[in-house]
Amino acid sequence: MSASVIKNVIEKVKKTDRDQPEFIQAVTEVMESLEPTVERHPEFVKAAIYERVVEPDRQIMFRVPWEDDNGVVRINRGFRVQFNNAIGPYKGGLRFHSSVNLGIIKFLGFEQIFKNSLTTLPMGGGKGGSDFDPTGKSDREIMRFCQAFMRELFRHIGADVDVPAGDIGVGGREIGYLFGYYKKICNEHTGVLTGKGLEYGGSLVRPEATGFGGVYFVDCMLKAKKMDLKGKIITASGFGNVAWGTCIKAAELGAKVVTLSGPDGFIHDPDGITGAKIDYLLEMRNSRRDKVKDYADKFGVQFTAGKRPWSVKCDIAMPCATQNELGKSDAEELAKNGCQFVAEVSNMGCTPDAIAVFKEKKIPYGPGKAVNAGGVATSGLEMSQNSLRLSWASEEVDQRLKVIMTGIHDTCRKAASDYGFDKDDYAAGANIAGFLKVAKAMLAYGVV
Ligand code: 2IT
Repeated sequence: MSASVIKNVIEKVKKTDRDQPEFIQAVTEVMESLEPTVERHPEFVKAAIYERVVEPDRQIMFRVPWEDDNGVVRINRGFRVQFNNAIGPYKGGLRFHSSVNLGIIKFLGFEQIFKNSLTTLPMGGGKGGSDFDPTGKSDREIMRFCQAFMRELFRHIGADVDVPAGDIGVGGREIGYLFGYYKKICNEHTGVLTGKGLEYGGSLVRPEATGFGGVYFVDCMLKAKKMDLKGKIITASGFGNVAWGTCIKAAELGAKVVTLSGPDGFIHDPDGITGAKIDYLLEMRNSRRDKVKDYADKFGVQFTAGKRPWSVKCDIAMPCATQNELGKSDAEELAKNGCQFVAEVSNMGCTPDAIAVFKEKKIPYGPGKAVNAGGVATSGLEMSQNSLRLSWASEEVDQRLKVIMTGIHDTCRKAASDYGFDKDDYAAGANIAGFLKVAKAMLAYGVV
C-alpha cells in the first residue's frame, strides 16, 4: 500500500505540474523518504495528508510595475506561495532573481514547510519573490522596485498571517525598503517581515544565522563520527550572506573555508577566507557586480572562470549558492578527492544523482532543509522578540541557534533510525521528522 500511495502522489504532481521540474524534484525527494510513514500511519492515508501536503493553500501572482532611472516603465512578475500554515503563520523568504518562476517558488515553499517544522518554532511554509534581476540596478531602482512589490504584497501578509524575509537578491537593504513601505501604507509597526535592521525590530545574529547554523550542524555531524572541526578544509560555493556566515563560524571553530564561487567562476584561497577577507565579501555583495573574480584580483589568489569549486580537495563540502549547483560528476570528484562530509547550506543544492553518489560512497550528506534551517530559525527568534517587544543579546540568540541546530541534527538521526533508515541518512530523517509534526497538526483540523 505504501508504495502506491506515495507513487500516486508523485505521478499526480508530475502530471499536473509538469512544467515545474524543481517542484517535481523536491516532491519526489520528500515523498520517497516518507514511504515508511504510510504503513505506520493509516490515519494519514485516510485523511489524504500526502495528497494535501503537495498542494499549496494558495498561490498569488501579481504584476509589479516600476520606473527605472530613465523613466522607463518596467514590468516584473511577483509571487507569494502560501503553502501550509498548519503549525504557524506562513514563513519564508523572498527571492529576487531572473530565474524565478512559479515552479521555483513552489519548490522553495514546499521545502520550507518541513524545514520550519524541524526548527521546533511555530512557523508554516511559504515563499515568494520576483523575476526582477537586481544585478547592476541603482539603489533608487531597488527602492522603487521594492515599493512596487509591497504595493501588492501588503494585502496578503501580516505578523500573524504570513511573514516574509530575504533569500537570494533580498538582504537588509531590500527588507528596509519593503518594511518601510508596509509600515507607511498599513500604519502598523509589527513583525511582518524578518531580517529587519537592528534599529527597527531586527535580531542580532540574523544576518549570520544561516551560515552559523550550517557550521553548527556540520560540527554535530563530525561529532557523531568522533571527529571535530579543528584543521578541517571546507570548500564552499557562493559569496553571499550564507557563504559569509559560514566563513565566520568555520574560522571561529578552527576550520578553514578555501573556496567561494559566483556566476563568473570560483576562487581558491588555500590560506583560508578569514579576517578582513571575510569583510570583503560584504563589499563584493554591495557592489552588485555579482562577480567573485574581484576577490582573486584583490588578494592575489587563483580564479578559475566558468567552473564550480567541487574539484578542490577538501574534508567537507558546503554548497552555499543555489539549487542543483552540485551534480553527479561533482559528487564523484569530491568522493575521489577524499571529501568526508557534505552539508548543503543552499536549498536543494545537490541533484538527486549527486546524493545517490554520496549514499553509495557512504559520505554523510546533510540536506538543505536541516543544514540551513538556522536562517529561518533565527527569523523565528526575531518574531519572538518582536512579540515580546524585547531584543536579546547576540550571545542569547547565538546560544538558542546552537541549541536548535543540535536539536535538528539529533532529531534527523533519531527519525531516520526509528523509521528503518541508516542513522546517517539525514535526508530521510529530516523529511520524516519535519513531515510528522505538520501531518499530525493537519489531521487535528479535520478536512479543511
Ligand atoms: O530559505 C530560507 O530558509 C530563507 N531564505 C530564510 C527564510 C526566513 O523566513 O528567514
